[in-house]
Amino acid sequence: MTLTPKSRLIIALDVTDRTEALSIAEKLGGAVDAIKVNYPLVLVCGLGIIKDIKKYANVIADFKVADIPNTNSLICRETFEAGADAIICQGFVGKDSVKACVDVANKYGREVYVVTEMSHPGALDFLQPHAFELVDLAFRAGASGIIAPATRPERLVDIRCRAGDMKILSPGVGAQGGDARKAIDAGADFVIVGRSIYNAEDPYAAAVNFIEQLRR
Ligand code: NUP
Repeated sequence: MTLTPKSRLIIALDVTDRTEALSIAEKLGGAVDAIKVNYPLVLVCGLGIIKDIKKYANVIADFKVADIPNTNSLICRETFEAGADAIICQGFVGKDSVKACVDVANKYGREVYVVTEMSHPGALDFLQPHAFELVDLAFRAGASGIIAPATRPERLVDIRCRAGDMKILSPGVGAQGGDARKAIDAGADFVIVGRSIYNAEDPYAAAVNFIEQLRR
């Protein structure tokens, strides 16, 4: 699949209980553009959880792959074999490592998204000064898009200018303080929301509320 903006909402399913994960996926899968899985869920349930979630939505594997090219290729192959539609990798390891992910993704007809500036405060230590170089690297390696912070909409504006046609997925909405609408207005194509949805009393209502904000 190719990630296409409809609701513009991606849920980060960082729960660590299989039954809860599948229940949220079943309820929200039809409403969101993708479900993002990360280590907390996969370490508990195994890679097989991707196939189970795929019944309800596109799946992005947020494994922040950050190794030598050969190891990155092996990780991507197993992740795509498990059914993931896209994988997230780190760019700081260099172009050859990112390109290794893209090559495998192309074989499977899947996508790679590269982390540029992260959404947490610690991103200012090392990543922010190199964020534009990471955007350029993602483009040159042939990635479909990048990850950039909803917590800093002013940075999203600059990153959008630099990113050309690449898609921008933006985490940091809600629990980390970012605003969904502001992130889209600043240039993101999708927002990623985790705790503000899965910890809500009614996750479906919370997701619908975000989707309405994104539609305005
Ligand atoms: O820069 C990033 N920030 C971030 O929060 C890159 C990410 N991949 N994430 C992920 O997005 C994070 O690991 C989590 O899975 C999700 C945000 O969750 P929440 O803060 O909305 O609960």
